[in-house]
Amino acid sequence: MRDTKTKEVYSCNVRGKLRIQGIKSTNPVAVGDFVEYEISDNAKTGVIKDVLERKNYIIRKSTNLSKQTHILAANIDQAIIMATIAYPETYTVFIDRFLVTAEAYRIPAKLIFNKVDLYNEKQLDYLNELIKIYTHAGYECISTSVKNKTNTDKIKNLLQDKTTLIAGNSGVGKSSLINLIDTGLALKISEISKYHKSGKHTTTFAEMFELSIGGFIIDTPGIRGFGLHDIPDEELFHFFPEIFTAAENCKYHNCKHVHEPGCAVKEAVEQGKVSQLRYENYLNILFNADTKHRL
Ligand SMILES: Nc1nc2c(ncn2[C@@H]2O[C@H](COP(=O)(O)OP(=O)(O)OP(=O)(O)O)[C@@H](O)[C@H]2O)c(=O)[nH]1
Ligand SMILES: [Mg+2]
Ligand SMILES: [Zn+2]
Repeated sequence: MRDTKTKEVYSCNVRGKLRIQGIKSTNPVAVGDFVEYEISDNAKTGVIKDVLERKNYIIRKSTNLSKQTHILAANIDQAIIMATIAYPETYTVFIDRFLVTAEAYRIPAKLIFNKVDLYNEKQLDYLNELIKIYTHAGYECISTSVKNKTNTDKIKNLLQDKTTLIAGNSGVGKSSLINLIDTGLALKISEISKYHKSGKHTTTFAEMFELSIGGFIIDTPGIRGFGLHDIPDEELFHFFPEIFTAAENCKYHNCKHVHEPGCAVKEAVEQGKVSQLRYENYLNILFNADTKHRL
């Protein structure tokens, strides 16, 4: 816990009573929360007495089995999903799940594509295609190579004076990016296994850092799933902004935009107004009830 006025940091316990109140959530206090606290007599540790009302929050499922949720972070200005075309490959359905979650919690989301230094021509083409698709869908995209420090200024501008959550698969370079933006932080990063081309979790819990350029960044462990379970099927398209826009012309009330004849969304896909990839991911999330909460 960090005192907003003195910037002093204290290790805190959570008052017992507060624990019970977080009925569905495994953590009553989340990263980014504003709290009321009391310092103990030795002035070293404190007790969190109350959590102030959250401007917003973003959750994920605690485990695949339980119905409990885990509040990943609260009071954030924007969420960045960091993705990589390869080493490891971020699946676009993962990106879209994240974006849907951010839309559902009304948190502005942006994309950063990392590791461009590693891509061959084909992968660079695919990167450009994705940037086109997501820009068209309304999301700001920045490509970077943390290794070569490309577009660092753009990223600094994006982060300055804001509270940003950064998420993405393990090994995409989230902690590396934060270290590049703020050399003083020296977060732990690790080599990706060459065998599996996928990372092991290096960051193990969400943690907030103050940036020297102003603002805060919340580094998170490689996340597998977000809390999409609160979204009824018939509302899922609300959280794909360009599909939602196309749906305004839909003549069907309660259209799910799947196989209804003359559905305006399907027409928009045919006309290229909604990208095939985003539409397929919409269907994928809609029908993949089993994996709806995972990935
Ligand atoms: N070639 C290349 N390697 C990079 C780049 N960015 C990060 N890496 C490497 O990717 C590996 C993983 O980076 P991390 O920053 O630990 O990844 P992370 O997203 O924080 O991973 P978790 O904490 O496990 O979620 C490290 O070996 C980095 O050096 C890049 O732009 N190019
Ligand atoms: Mg990390
Ligand atoms: Zn429709």
